[in-house]
Amino acid sequence: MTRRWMGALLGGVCAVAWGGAAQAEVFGGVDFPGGIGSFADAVVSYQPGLEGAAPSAGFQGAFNALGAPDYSGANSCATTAACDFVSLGVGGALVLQFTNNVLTGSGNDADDLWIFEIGPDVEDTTVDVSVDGITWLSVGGVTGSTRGIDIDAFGYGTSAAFSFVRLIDVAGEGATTGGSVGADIDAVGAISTRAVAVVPEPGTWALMIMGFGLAGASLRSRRRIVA
Ligand SMILES: [Ca+2]
Ligand SMILES: [Ca+2]
Ligand SMILES: [Ca+2]
Repeated sequence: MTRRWMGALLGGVCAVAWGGAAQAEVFGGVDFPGGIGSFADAVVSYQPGLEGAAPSAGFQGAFNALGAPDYSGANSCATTAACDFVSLGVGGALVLQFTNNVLTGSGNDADDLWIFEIGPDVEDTTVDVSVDGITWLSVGGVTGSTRGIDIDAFGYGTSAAFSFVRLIDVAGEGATTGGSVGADIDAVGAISTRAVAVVPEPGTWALMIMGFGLAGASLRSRRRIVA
């Protein structure tokens, strides 16, 4: 393994992990000290509402809740690709994961988690957080005009490290029919956050090992040529 190869591979992994030092940035009027990395990175699961109360197909793009908020107000939502948000449907559930950061408390009563729900009304949504995606802890919900959640109020301080957020639309509240029925989620961001190294997926490991093997083979063949 040459030092250059090793550096390139490790550099690639680190770039995936965070993309450089965190730079505070304001999104939708909310200050995110961790910048762009603060937002949810992956969809774990999406269950579009109870039977007969699911949103139309174009509103079912769960991936539209990832990354920084990007709702333009001009969505046709004829397809999920033409939409900037996902509708939960009546009683629907969305589980998102932070992969290059974790949600923490702030040590005070400032908001730690922000749910970017679009549309004129905030539709009631319960919010749970989890370290492992298995055991869920309630941190209340977003109701009325409240879109920020202070998780310190639930006993989770600066040492907390949640990787998962689950949003469940409160059935029996808001409209129960229509294309974008249920809460409409544009983005979910951790105001209080800490960057973490990304653990590569098994497939990525395989590619890295292949890369190491190729580098070794190239080094060996070059040695033979020199000899
Ligand atoms: Ca993130
Ligand atoms: Ca707080
Ligand atoms: Ca979005």
